[in-house]
Amino acid sequence: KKHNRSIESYFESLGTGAGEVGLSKEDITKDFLHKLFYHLGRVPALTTSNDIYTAMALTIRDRALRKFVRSIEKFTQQDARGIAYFSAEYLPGPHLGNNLLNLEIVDETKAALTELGLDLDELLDEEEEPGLGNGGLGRLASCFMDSLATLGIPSIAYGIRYEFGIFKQEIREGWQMETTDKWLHNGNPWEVMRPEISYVVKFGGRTEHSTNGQNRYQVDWLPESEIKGTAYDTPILGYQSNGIIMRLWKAEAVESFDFSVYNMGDYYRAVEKKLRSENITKVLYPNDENLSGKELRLKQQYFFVSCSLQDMINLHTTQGRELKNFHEKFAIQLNDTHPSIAVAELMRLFVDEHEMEWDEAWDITRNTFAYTNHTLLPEALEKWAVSLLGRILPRHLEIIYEINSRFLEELRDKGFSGDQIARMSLIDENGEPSVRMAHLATVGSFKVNGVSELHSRLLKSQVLNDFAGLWPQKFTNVTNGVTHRRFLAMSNPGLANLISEKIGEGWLTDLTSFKELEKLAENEDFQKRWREVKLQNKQALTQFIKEQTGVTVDPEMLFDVQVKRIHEYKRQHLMVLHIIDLYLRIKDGKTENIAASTFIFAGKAAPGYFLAKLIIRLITAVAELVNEDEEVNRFIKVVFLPNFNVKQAQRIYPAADLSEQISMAGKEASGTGNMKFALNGALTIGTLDGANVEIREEVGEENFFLFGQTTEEIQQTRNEGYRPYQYYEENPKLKKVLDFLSSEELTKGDTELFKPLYHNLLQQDPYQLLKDFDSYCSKKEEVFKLWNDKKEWTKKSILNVARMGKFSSDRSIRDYCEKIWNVKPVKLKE
Ligand code: T68
Repeated sequence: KKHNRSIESYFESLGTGAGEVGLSKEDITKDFLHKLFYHLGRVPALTTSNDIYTAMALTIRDRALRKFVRSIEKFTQQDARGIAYFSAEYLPGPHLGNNLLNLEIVDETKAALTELGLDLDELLDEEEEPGLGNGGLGRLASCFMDSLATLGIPSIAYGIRYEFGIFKQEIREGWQMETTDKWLHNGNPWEVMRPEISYVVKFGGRTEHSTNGQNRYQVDWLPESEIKGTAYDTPILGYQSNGIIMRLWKAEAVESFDFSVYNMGDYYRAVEKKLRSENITKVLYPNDENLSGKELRLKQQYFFVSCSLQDMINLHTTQGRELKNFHEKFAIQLNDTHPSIAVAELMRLFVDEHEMEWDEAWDITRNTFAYTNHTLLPEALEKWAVSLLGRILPRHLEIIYEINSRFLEELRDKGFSGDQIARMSLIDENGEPSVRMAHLATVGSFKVNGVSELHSRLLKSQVLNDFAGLWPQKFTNVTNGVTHRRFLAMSNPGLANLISEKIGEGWLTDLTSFKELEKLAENEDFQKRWREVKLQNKQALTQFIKEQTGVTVDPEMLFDVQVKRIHEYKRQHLMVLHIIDLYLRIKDGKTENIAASTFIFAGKAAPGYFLAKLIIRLITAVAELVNEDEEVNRFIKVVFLPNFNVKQAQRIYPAADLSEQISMAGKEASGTGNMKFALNGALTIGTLDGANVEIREEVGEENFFLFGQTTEEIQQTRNEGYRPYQYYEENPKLKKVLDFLSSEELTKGDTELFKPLYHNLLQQDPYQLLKDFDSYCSKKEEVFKLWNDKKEWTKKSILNVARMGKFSSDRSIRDYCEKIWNVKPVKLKE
């Protein structure tokens, strides 16, 4: 099937001319009832809360689609360069509330529902979010979509429509248990299936090299199997005017496999094949940093990249453009190396399928891609065994070898040493030969960026050092940001309204205007209202904690929060060690200087990551011990909230007093939770890692609780031969805390339970918790002291918010436009 749909017919099929969809209360009511009766076919008596949610979602989706279609029309008229964001993960969070905010119809919708005896908050609660990502990287992609749409940048977000997203986390007997995330079980009102937008993707088999009639060297790929990718579009709205789409691909069997001549008479084998094809987009891999070479994961990556590139080429050529201008019309941003096979795929499409010469194809390819790195952890750098890659993608392996041989030749010409050449090669020859995807992405891109100042600096001095020497201009930094519309305006209406009352609503599109709040930082009345809002948010979270865990907490206590994926490098267990110290102090009757605190944790551990799961078990053990002890629970409580996701995060950030950002310096590329907390008025206790460095710079060092070693000091400690055991021996307090890990008291008799953690800390302590322990504890003393000075605390809280301007993803996207994509944001008001 040929795909020569023109962009005009594309609009028609979306029904631009189908009449206006109004935004008044009456319009919303009318459409809502229409959807309920005619789309869902419900009679009032049998209507479920999910029907009501779905009918409203469909009503709002129509309005979102309309915005999107309008934006496409304008973008096309402008003939601007478009951005394709390639990401294997997205975490958009619930759509309904955000779309209402962006369409500015929260009040109208609320009123419409109230008249019908319904409640908007209950509807919002009903929504199941798409958990199509692991953590920060996926959420960043979604924040960027929000800002791209708001800033009016022609763009499209490509990815995978996983049938099962990130697993659901339950806590049973203190342990994490995983269950499948059936997010589509009630249908998905936000997406539009596009059966007419589909592409065939090949896998396996072999290649055939020949010289054709015109003496052109031609390579044919004779695949073992083919799979079809179909587009599912979800409109993503920006604030007030624009919309873009997130286009996710679902895998299906190609028709020819269902009842093909090959399978004639073998119906069941044909059906089996179909089922196997659909496996590709079944499930998201739940490993966030420790990547292992799973065949299906490689297939997922190639599948979505191939569909997306074919789609882009199709869009480009059906508009009558030539492929040689491809890079002028598109920039493709690679969200980490997960989509980096795209470099080889674009070369294959150009050279093998569109008969372009290698040099020209390479030139265009290198001017199309830009690569964002999100990690320096060696175990997280993607590598694919040559044997596996050659089996699944035989033609791509040839292309990678060709790119590599030309690249190494260039290095030899420039006089690089043998050692250096081996280090920079796309192929790692140490042990089993494998392809280094970060090298492929770097060689195949015109820009490479890290995600915070520190991370970008370390990227250049560590992981990609040789490349930074070769192409210094290629490397740049774009510090991450978060959408303050979702993470403040929508999820913290109390604070948002208080702020708007003082400085107006301009901040929704310009977060730097928060600077005006500085002058109110010491205003008593303003402070009082600031505290009232925080207290209300804490009351709401208290209620939620009760529902979810059965634990009663006191909203007057200091809410000290660490929520993020569970990882040794993030050091959740450092926070636990301090809690144990507090427990022992309270048991000793030394309660002076302790500010009553509730310690809140949430986050998922990769299912195969034993120590991370044990850290969760440790948190729940400490929680049980502390919460049930009458002597202790007046001073402290500990909570582990199961199943952290975007929806839950939106409840937590507004209620936090203290934000824990305590990773070992040099390990957290940026962090984005750190920004969301500070934006909601939490103070930060943190190390000089990732974006913490820049947050501290912005808010002022006096408004940030800094502790721990710097990157350089960590390196020095290691060079000097770090012996964690020495700290255990020499620090009686630390010894007591660590020994408590195998106490009867904590383990209820199962004293072996936490031994793996204990031994890990005493023998290796790869993230130097013991070294940073004292520094962390003494900073906590300062926190407690300041907490008792309400005015000072509130002042710092206000100043933190006032100085968050830099950390809006609007700023990040403007940086990408300027430093990388060379496009200009245009605000497209209707
Ligand atoms: C995170 N990375 C960084 N990875 O850890 C964090 N990885 O510092 C940063 O703020 C954030 O990216 C955004 O830049 C991730 O979240 C993953 O989720 C991931 C998923 C699959 C494979 C590897």
